[in-house]
Amino acid sequence: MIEDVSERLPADRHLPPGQHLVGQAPVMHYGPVPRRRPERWRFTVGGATEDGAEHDFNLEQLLGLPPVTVVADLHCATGWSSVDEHWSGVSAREVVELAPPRADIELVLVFAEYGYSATLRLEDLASPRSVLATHHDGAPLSDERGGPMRLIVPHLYSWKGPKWVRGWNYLTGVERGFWEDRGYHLRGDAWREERYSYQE
Ligand SMILES: Nc1nc2c(c(=O)[nH]1)N[C@H]1C(S)=C(S)[C@@H](COP(=O)(O)O)O[C@H]1N2
Ligand SMILES: [Mo]
Repeated sequence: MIEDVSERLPADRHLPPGQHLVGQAPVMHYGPVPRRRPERWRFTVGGATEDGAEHDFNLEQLLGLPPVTVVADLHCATGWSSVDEHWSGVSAREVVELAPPRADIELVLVFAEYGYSATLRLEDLASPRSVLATHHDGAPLSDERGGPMRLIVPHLYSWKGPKWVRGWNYLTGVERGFWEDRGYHLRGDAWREERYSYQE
């Protein structure tokens, strides 16, 4: 059981509805932690891109983008939240701009190692605080926390932030990711408590 420390939440802070505070985010993911293979690591933006081509980046290319740090919370749909973690890396919006979608695109399937994926609205992926993080609280992301790179979209439930992220596809229709396909919400905004697909 993860300890509920909600009484420690400063009075001027709020959590999304139905969430309780934990001191430290537990490591949580489905399946094993992938082995790092830096030489094979690629980040691929495909699907309905503006030019119809797939755009491939290596880690150095992505890390050439302006560095950003976002102070954000994790909100797991099982009910725990951790607050004020520092996530540093590059802005997902910059990558959207480098490899833009067709003008009519609204949804994105973000994918990770081992078949994990999450459906996001393009607007959420490209929101100003959405970060492709390589560092957590000042240190390189550990393997279990998603190194070398994971996505953090602070206002969404944290299943929308794939660890070991490897790219995304711009969708022309609705494609449900790992949890969206298992009864969870397509949009998943924690502040609107969009947990389950029956709320869609
Ligand atoms: N690749 C991958 N990323 C994932 C998951 C997963 O199963 N696989 N689980 C998600 C869920 S449900 C949560 S709550 C967060 C947990 O992040 P943490 O382990 O850093 O606390 O990772 C998210 N990212
Ligand atoms: Mo979660």
